[in-house]
Amino acid sequence: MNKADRIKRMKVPAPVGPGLAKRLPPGQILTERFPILHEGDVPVYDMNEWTLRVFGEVDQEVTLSYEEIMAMPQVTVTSDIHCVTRWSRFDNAFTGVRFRDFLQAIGVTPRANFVMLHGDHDYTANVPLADLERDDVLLAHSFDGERLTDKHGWPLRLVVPHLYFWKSVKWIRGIEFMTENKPGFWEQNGFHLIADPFREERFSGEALPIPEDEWEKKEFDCDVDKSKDRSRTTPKARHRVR
Ligand SMILES: Nc1nc2c(c(=O)[nH]1)N[C@H]1C(S)=C(S)[C@@H](COP(=O)(O)O)O[C@H]1N2
Ligand SMILES: [Mo]
Repeated sequence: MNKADRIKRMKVPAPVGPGLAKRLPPGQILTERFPILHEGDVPVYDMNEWTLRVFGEVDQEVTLSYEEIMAMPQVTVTSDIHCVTRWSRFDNAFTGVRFRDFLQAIGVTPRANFVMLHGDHDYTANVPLADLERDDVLLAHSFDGERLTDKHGWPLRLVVPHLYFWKSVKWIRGIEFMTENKPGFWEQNGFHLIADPFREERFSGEALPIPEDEWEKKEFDCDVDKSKDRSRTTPKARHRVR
């Protein structure tokens, strides 16, 4: 069974009150932990060799060094993030370069409408350009005032808080501007091309109501990652096994 099918088979969490529902998208569970999710190994870099390649519908193709990115204007933005595997985490302070400022430094052609983000190792995600022009979209290198951990995407990751978190490519190495939309890695495997959590755009095709507890079995990076928190967050009794 693939990931989309597994998510579709699981039980949906109980609806939350109207106050929280403004902030917590439908079918999500709030957690204080910061789960770690990715395909493949965590990359190891020689930062003298590290580059970010910007190509496609740009005025001029460029390959940027880490120093060049760190020399761009830096901002800290606090946002809520929502993973398609049903965890959400509020108030995440990421620091980095606002994507809009980055765009201005790069210059894209009038034909640039969609973006393919390329991350190690061979991970891709597609996002409409307009979604990356929002205030809270960052190319981030720090979280909570500290350098990102390797597992959370250091040296550079995208953060697109208003879309499901699989769009927030870790270990980003390439940004490709495109005229037409094209599916990335998860989008080719049953997940939604846009992925707005408040519209529950989890899957391509019809959106079924579901959660999954896959993230419960993953690693976590913060102190509250303890078994008592785990049982409080998702009572095992709620999980139906088929
Ligand atoms: N390069 C890369 N970026 C990635 C992924 C990946 O497998 N490779 N997984 C995505 C998914 S599915 C999620 S939910 C988030 C998880 O980010 P986190 O580990 O910091 O919570 O990273 C996204 N970015
Ligand atoms: Mo994910």
